[in-house]
Amino acid sequence: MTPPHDPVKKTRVRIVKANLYNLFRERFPESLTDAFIEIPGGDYLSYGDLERESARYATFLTGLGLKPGDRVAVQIEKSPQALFLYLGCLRAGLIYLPLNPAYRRAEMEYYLDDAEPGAVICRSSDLDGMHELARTRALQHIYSLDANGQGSLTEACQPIDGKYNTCEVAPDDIAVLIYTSGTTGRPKGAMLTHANLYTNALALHQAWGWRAGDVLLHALPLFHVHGLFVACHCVLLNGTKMILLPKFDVATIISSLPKATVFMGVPTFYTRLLADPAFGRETCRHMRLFTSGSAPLLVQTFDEFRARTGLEILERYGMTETGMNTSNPLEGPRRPGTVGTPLPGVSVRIVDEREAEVQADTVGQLQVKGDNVFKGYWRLPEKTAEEFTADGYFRTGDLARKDNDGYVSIVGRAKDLIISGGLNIYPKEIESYLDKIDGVLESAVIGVPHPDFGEAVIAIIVRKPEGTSLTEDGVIAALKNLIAGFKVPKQVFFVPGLPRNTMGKVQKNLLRDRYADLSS
Ligand code: MCA
Ligand code: AMP
Repeated sequence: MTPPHDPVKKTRVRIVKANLYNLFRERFPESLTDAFIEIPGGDYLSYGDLERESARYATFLTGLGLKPGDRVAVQIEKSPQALFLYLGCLRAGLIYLPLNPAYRRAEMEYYLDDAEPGAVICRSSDLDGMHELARTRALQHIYSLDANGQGSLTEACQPIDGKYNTCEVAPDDIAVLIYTSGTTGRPKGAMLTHANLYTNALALHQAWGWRAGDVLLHALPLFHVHGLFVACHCVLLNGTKMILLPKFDVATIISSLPKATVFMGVPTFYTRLLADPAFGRETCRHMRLFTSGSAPLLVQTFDEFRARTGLEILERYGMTETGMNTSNPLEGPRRPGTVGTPLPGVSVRIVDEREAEVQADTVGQLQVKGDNVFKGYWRLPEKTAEEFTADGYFRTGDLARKDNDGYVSIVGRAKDLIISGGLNIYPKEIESYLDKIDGVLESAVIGVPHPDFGEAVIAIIVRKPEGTSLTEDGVIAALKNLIAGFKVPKQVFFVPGLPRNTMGKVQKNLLRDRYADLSS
């Protein structure tokens, strides 16, 4: 007779399922020859390819001696293999650490020192530089993987057979470490667990009504929450196909949309599409869903899009630390200027400075709680503790209000953050690089409205008396050597002094007002 309760068996079942990969695996199509990724040109990779290639990566990386919990830092271009590598790391219980290929040497040094990865996968063109960085670090394993799927990692994996027993993990084991900058200017690694990722994926899959036959047109980068989790996880849970584009390009989107049903973008994608007269109803004839996030979608963009296509963009709101928190509804009114209501399993509240919940339609700080909320910042327990309230809510640093129907509007940010084309830039980080340039006495970095990027980074600099020969071009050139291009100010202004309040703090609001009309 079976005992009424078998805790060992129960635990084992729970743990096996805890690996995010297993959740996807259960939902693969019956025939593994079905397409998973279509690549431009019409060729495709199947779910069987996914299973085999991810198994090879998992076998190879563990064969190097990497153990569950070790980090694998990945700085490569977008490709199907990049996605298989991510899934291979999940299967092996390794922590996947995606990094923007635009990061320069100084940025990479920081990530390598902070995360101490056991292996780095980079572009072939970066191999020498990476080996040089490894010389002074305990980093032994460096392999390459290029946009065309070739590289030393591919060569090393070729002889390996495509079978791997996906490793057992606990739900709160870390699956991914994603760095997000901070007001201090030092990026922090957000530890996202298998449970964080699968609860959020399931919530989105359900909320957005994924169905048989859905095809995602994927144009986002694979090194952020939006492109990697929100987009790919929905497809994997659906067991259907995505068209994986190497990057966002208006002409390719317009020619590919008729083959798709779902598209996800940052607001810049939509303003660029609308700027092309070829984009319209005919392009979107099979589309059932366009979503937007990562930055505020202007009401004007929502309205123009509806007028042009007859479809309403569904805006949602999230963060690296939390995944997605709120979404406008699939059925029911999508309210422009709002990010909708909390997703199932997510609690959202808006509080005043004393952390008391405010009334409807009152602006306050937005806090969230739920299984989607991350485990904490990598090796920063004190910083983690600071960001959580006593009752377990995470302080997002976003300013918001909720209406009587529960729709949330993000109205600003308490954190000093610029979002340019969906990419986050923390002024403090740029200021710290600017202040090291010869001739710079002090600097302030702000975001100003920009028609393409939503916000653009600009720098306001006070020169030292001996720094009068410093020019805008000189500052921009110096920064381009040090940091990723998207963080480099689009314009630089020289002023005799920065406005400060009585506490000596730079009054960025005054600077934002003064330079607001620049880029329009
Ligand atoms: C590229 N450049 C930029 C940006 N992107 N400058 C400012 N802001 C940007 N976002 C600069 C490059 O440095 C380069 O300058 C020049 O523009 C051309 O580069 P290229 O790569 O060709 O640009 P692009 O292809 O036009 O890229 C713009 C883009 C891209 C398509 C909007 O940035 C993009 O895909 N953004 C999406 C980001 C994203 O996925 N965010 C989600 C984060 P130079 O030649 O001078 O060097 S996840 C998130 O925020 C949360 C969780 C959420 O809610 O989703
Ligand atoms: P990240 O650090 O890349 O995770 O960016 C998260 C931040 O992006 C949030 O804290 C918000 O400030 C912003 N964000 C994301 N989605 C939206 C949205 N739909 N509207 C306004 N801001 C957003």
